[in-house]
Amino acid sequence: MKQQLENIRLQALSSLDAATSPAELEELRVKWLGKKGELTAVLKMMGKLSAEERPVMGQMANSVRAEIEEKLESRKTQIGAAVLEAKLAAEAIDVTIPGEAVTLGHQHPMNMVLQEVKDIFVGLGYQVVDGPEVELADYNFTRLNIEEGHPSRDRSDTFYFTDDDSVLLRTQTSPMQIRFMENHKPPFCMLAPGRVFRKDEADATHSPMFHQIEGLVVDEHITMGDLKGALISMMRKIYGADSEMRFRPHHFPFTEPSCEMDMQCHKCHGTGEIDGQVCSTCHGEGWIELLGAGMVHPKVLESCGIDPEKYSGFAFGMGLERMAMGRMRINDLRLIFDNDVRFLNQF
Ligand code: 2NM
Repeated sequence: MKQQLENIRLQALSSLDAATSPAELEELRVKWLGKKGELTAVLKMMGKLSAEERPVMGQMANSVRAEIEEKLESRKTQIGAAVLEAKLAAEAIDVTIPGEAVTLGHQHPMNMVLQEVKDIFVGLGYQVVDGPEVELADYNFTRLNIEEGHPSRDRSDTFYFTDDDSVLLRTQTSPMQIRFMENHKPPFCMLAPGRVFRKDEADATHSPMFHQIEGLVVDEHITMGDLKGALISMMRKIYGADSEMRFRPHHFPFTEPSCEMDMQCHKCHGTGEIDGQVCSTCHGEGWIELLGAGMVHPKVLESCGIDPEKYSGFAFGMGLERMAMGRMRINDLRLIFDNDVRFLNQF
């Protein structure tokens, strides 16, 4: 019996030393110490021993049990630590690996130029207003002195929603000036940037949707001098203090007199040619068209409830795409609408 206990001790301890997982340890605990285990089997035979032998064997069995239990505990701790170690190694994160750079976006060149223009006019005391893109023909045409039958009202030019041509996509932002004049008493300075829509303008150099910035100033004694001062000041801030400007007579139904404003070509300095070749920037003109403007027609003021005998005003309109192309040296309108990041990242 003594030999049996010694064998259990040796085998149990070496099997516990060889175990590698918590599950294996539990299996061995049942095998050696469990109710149907090896040690229990030996203890069951104690009854057959003599009265002197019984306490000696009992003591020995207890010390074998204690030794196995102790081993079990220490192996449990060791294996637990090893399991944790392996798990930590498998899930290790190398915090020194360089991270993936987050690519930051930025404003579209159109928005950059829009912001520049808005900032300039806000600095001159203008307020910026926004309004509907779906408009009434009354605001888009009639009250701007654009009469029935005018070519810009044609169904081939304007996107209409109704058969009676009374609801449309605005073809300019001027309906905002009409809305503003209806609701405000002069004096005021306002700027209306936004999207406009024209059906016929769809080729490489035109888009059926584009952006306009229109402005309006109304007060007593407003003159063409105020118009020139405001517009020259704005354009010099955008294109440089040394930019040469000129005004040419023009015609718009909603202004009288009307004019267009040009900037001297920065490429050929107004000569129209470079090294004997036609200048590609101004196409030989020597001048680049910037905007249309004029003194608000008395009929327009009247249609908005403003007395043209007491008040006068100037108004102007410019295309934002053309402006962004000039300002950012963009040579193809389509690039503005493509949203190709290789293009956009250049600004
Ligand atoms: C332009 C050119 C000239 C203009 C006129 C008005 C209004 F409503 F006050 F009469 N708004 N915008 C105007 C004048 C627009 O765009 C080329």
